[in-house]
Amino acid sequence: MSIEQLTQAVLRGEMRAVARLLTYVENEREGTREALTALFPHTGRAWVIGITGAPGTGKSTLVAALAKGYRAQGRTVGIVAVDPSSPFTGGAILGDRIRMRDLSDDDGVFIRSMATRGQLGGLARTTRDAIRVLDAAGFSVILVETVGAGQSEVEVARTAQTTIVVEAPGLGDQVQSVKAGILEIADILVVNKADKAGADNAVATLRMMLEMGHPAMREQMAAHHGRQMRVTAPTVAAPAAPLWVPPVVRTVASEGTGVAELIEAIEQHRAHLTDAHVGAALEKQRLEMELYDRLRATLLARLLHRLPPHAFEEILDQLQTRAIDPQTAVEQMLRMG
Ligand SMILES: Nc1nc2c(ncn2[C@@H]2O[C@H](COP(=O)(O)OP(=O)(O)OP(=O)(O)O)[C@@H](O)[C@H]2O)c(=O)[nH]1
Ligand SMILES: [Mg+2]
Repeated sequence: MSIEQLTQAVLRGEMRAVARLLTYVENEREGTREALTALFPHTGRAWVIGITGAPGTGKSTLVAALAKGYRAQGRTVGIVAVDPSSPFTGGAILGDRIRMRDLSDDDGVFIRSMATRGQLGGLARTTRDAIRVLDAAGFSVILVETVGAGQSEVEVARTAQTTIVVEAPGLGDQVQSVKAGILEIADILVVNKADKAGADNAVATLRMMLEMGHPAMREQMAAHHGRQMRVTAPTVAAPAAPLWVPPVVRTVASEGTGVAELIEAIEQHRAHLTDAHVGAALEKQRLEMELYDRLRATLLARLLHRLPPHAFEEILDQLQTRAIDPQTAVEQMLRMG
């Protein structure tokens, strides 16, 4: 099958073509870029929901429950799990596997786990491409699960229109995400495992934190959000939106409890972005961030490729002996490349 045929098959929503193109994306196979170029005009229709949070909070279980909820509404669901320990990759606890099997019998659900890559920003790039493939294939909702530990996972979460941060009681700290700073990216907070002791506490703590900061905290966050996204002078201003205070939703994902409320909260967030006319501005910010990411990666790869063999190692050695300083090293490499 040619790339052109593959692209057409993806646009028709053929699952096998979607699977194949996602493998291309993951392996950066020849032809991937042409396919993505052809698909891009057909993207931007899906609602992309990021689900992040500390390990073991129940993200995968919640993703499965959300998928079921959306299927019950007749909407199609694409799932990207960016997490090596995710049940989607097979390291599943029996209950999760059974839930996943229910989903995988369903043509309206497509599940894909992405390999975690070492290279800088590679994960975010691959994930964005995978989301676009699913978007072009016509999935109406795309759920992206990431473990909210590192910066790259936070970046992945930021590719979503609605970001859900999942907390769970009884994991040591009451509120796991505060330390990691990912609470700031939350559009919706979920206290999952609400069947467990400490759930009330977790909800109360999160509510208090939100109330303390409302509305000033949200404005601060918007500024922070904007700052984090760019590497040079701002070009796209953070939209001066009517304030959105993240709701705190309780769920027992393993039972499906609270999932309808969560879907409702997601709808409200979506409506908020539409009504406040900030959706487009936020998309522009996301695209700006992506453009910087890709520029950075491409320029770096290009330069490193052009350097004479061993030049990088030699300069590194000179740095270590203090023969040159890092900025001079950079200037030297730029002249060599
Ligand atoms: N009691 C209870 N257990 C839950 C609930 N949701 C998920 N679990 C269980 O919690 C464990 C972890 O769930 P996962 O869905 O794998 O959590 P995760 O956040 O995806 O985990 P990682 O991807 O490894 O970070 C599993 O044993 C689930 O069955 C819940 O609402 N209540
Ligand atoms: Mg998981």
